[in-house]
Amino acid sequence: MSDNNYIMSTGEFWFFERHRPHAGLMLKVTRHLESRQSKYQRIDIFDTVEYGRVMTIDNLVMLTERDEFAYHEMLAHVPMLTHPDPRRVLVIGGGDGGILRELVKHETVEKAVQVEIDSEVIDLCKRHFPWAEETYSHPKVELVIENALEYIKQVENSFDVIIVDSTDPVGPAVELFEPPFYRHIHRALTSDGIMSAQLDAPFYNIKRIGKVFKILRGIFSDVGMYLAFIPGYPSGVWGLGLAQKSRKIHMEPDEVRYNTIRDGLKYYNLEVHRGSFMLPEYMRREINKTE
Ligand code: AG3
Repeated sequence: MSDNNYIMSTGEFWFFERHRPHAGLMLKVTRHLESRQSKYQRIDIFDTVEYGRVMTIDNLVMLTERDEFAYHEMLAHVPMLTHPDPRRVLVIGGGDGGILRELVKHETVEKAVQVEIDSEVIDLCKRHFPWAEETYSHPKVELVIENALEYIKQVENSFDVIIVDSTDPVGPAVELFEPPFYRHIHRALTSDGIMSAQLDAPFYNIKRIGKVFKILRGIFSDVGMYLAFIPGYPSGVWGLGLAQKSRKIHMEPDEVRYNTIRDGLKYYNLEVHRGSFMLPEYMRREINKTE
């Protein structure tokens, strides 16, 4: 790995992600499995003692085997169980297949399309994460290798749920946090349509997240932020956004459909769904700002 990584004087090999100029996360590495520079980014896969197998992109932790369930279950099941009948779903990014894995558990799903810019992420994940190969060969899954903005421009009124599983708002993902992209998403949704999107760490970036909500509020009819606890990500608490195309978000998840997917879930349940929208005051204030 590169400049961001750190070798202790004891000879141990540690991965280091800088979260802030003077704070970060360190993981002791047991094996560096692969490193690739794709056309878009640098992708690394390695094993760690505490968090199991890890994938980083440009030296930022994208997922760890130990905590990925929290992120993927919350980003997928909250919109899926809020929507009354999600049949056609779209994933933007998410090349590791974690979101798709959760989506195909829902019996209502007829088609799950994924638009990922970087096929190398998918190739690597298929070889290194146990769920990926099977998920990508699921009959309901359709994969499109393309820039998400270009793809979404051409789509109208065709997805019930759209999930934005991007990298951080640096590099290729910057445009996935800006108004034109959200307007295209709004148009691509069906009338009951819902978007969920990963938004960053509120503890460090609440002002920026507040700005995103201002944009979303101008485009969608109702928006909300909810939280998931993901220890491998900066600050350990992640902000996820929910936006509804044309009505109020109803906060009651579908219990009947939940019961069909509940076996095997490790984070999501109905109480967590409802409670995840309860925000600490310093977050709530910024998210609700109108001026
Ligand atoms: N998606 C969001 C990762 C954000 C983590 N940021 C960081 N470590 N600085 C990752 C893809 C998971 N399917």
